[in-house]
Amino acid sequence: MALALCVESPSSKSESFCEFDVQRVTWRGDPSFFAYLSLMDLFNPNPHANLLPQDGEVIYYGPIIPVNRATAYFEDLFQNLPWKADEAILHGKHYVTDRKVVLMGDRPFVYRYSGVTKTALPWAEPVLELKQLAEKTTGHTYNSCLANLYHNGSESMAWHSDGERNLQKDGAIASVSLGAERKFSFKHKDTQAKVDVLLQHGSILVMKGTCQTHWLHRLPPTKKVQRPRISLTFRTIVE
Ligand SMILES: O=C(O)CCC(=O)C(=O)O
Repeated sequence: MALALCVESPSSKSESFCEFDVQRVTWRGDPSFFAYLSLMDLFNPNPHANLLPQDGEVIYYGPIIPVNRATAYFEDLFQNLPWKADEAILHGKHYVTDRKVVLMGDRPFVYRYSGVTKTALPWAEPVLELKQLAEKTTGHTYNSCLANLYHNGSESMAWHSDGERNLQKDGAIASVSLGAERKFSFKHKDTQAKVDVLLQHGSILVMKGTCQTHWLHRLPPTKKVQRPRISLTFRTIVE
């Protein structure tokens, strides 16, 4: 069955009039906001395909939070989360980053990465709302979140995989992106194959399966981005 609709792209706020196959339409996002169809859904026959060619799964759901709502979340989290500089101990040297982080969780989990130990704070209400959206979207549950604040494109995250011992093995990690669009890259540990994806304002991505075992990921620095970005990376910590 064919249907003609006028749709609004949440990222560009532009409108398009188009005809499409009703079987392929997916309504996403919270119905209490305004419902919309992303142009990607209309023209991509398989919008939730695995981006990785082998050894793990990465699914990008695109900007599923309406722009105004995503901007309100960004401003709230930017102002109100108790951001602290991240730290790392690498080859015995102590580094303090300009990038800021906050760890939150269901309990005061102790999470160790890059040689430093963090204790989870209680959930901030908007982060809990976004956890529920990430769970509904990705079909997985999460008990903690490492939030990252990059003030501009000079702040980045180097190649790594999230294979810490106190993370659930092969567990899903969902990230909600708010603010400036940034490139996110994957590199296969053996073949060196590379995959890039642009993380848009209000988007959700999930890494799962054996992704952390076989692939590294990074948020590369860029001179093109002057605006801040927040990522909420939802995980499952095991005690
Ligand atoms: O900010 C991002 O989207 C990436 C964060 C990341 O790689 C991580 O938390 O492991």
